[in-house]
Amino acid sequence: MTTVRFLVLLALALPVCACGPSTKPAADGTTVQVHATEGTIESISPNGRVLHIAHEEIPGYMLAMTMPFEASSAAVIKGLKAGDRVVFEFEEREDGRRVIVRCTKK
Ligand SMILES: [Cu+2]
Repeated sequence: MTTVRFLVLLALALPVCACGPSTKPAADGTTVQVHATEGTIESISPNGRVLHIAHEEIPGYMLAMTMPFEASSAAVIKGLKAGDRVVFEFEEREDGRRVIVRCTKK
C-alpha cells in the first residue's frame, strides 16, 4: 500500500465533526466545507431534489433562516416530508450550491 493511499483511507475513516464546519476533498481536487445543523423541512420540490428548510443558527457561518438546499440523491431524504424535524449535514460547493449529504429525522 502506498503512503498516499494510506492517508486517503485514513482521511475517509475520520468521522465528520458535528461541532463546526469541516472540510473534505471534492472529486475535482478542491475542498468543500461541510456543515451540520438541524431544522424543519418547510417543503420538498415535486422532483424531490430541492428542500426548503428552516434551519437553526450555524455559529460563525449563518443565522437561522429558511433557505433551499439540494439533496445529493433521493436516498438521502428517503421517507422525509414537509413538517419533519431533521438533523442534517450539507456541503457548500465552490459554485455556491448547498448540498445535503446526510439527513435524519429527529
Ligand atoms: Cu441559511
